[in-house]
Amino acid sequence: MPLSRRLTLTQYLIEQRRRFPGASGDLNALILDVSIACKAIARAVAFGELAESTAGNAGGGVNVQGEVQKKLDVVSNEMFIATAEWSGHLAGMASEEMDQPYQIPRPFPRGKYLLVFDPLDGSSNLDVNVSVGSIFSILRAPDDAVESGRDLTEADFLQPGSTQVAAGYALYGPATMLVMSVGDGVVGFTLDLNLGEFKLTHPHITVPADTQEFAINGSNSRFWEPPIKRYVDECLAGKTGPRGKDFNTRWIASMVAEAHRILMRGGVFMYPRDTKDPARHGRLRLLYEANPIGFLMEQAGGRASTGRQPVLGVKPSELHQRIGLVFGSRNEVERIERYHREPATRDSGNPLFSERSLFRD
Ligand code: AFP
Repeated sequence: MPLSRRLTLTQYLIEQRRRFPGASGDLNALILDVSIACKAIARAVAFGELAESTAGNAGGGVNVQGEVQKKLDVVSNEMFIATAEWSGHLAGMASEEMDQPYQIPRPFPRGKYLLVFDPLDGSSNLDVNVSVGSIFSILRAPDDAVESGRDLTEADFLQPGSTQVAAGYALYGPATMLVMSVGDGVVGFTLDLNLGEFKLTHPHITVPADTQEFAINGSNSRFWEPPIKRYVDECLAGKTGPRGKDFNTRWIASMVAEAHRILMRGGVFMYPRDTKDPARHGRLRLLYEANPIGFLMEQAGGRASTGRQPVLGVKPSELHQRIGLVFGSRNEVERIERYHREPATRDSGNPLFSERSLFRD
């Protein structure tokens, strides 16, 4: 289709809103604010070492997770805040880079939505010029907070992912893309650099139910729980193993890029709960990583799970909670869930215990 005939993000959102004649337009306006933040971040990322204000490695401090922040992590967080705080659509925000919820400053009106985000996911890949992204989740603020305009507490954000109104990500790769869902399937937009507009390029994104590709950080294999070891072992056994087919592996260490690959061509991503650090129930953050990506996967016909239950059903217990996450092609994720339910025994034919197992105990 000629580029000029493609819908812009604004046009797409107007079309969506026509389905709900009573809608205020606040959600559309909020998504457009997010898209502007993402365009600004795309620009900052694209300058790399040439950007004087963000060049260099560290310099951002340490975030609430105890992780080293890049300057671009901090700058991206500020870009989200600056574009979203003034419009009157938000009751508050929370992000990976902020310990506590962000209160909308008093001169600005407060609205009915919550914006939760990871401003720059995969930022340890910046030094090597590999794709990174921003992830966002939009929730409704509790009624009493909207009515009173009170400051928000952490508890206001602790809503299961199934209550998300919209979610998405921007991917800063060879092309900048915005992929999102307002609960009516998943759509993808590509940034038209001539116009500075996101144009609809992927109107119906779906995840194939089957795949021969999986992504996991294999260096953690000694910490994996038996169901994950079994799954990976069976995949690696290839044509001559129980799966009867060969699998490819992938690992970018940038979840947005992995989620995008899976939305484009299927696959499975795993960052499961493991025994590496008993105090942590996984690596990825529930509210601004697992939930929005999980929402997209489910909306695209894929599946997202902790291994034990659908991730969107988890009631969060803290703002920066970590969780085990498996998502992607539905039949593979369901298989992994089944392995979590089945006891692994030495006589079950489980290749985990076989002589030729690559990930032997
Ligand atoms: P950073 O934003 O600190 O680079 O973390 C990225 C991430 O949260 C996610 O995008 C990756 O899938 C995962 O961490 C990579 O973790 P490993 O470094 O353990 O592979």
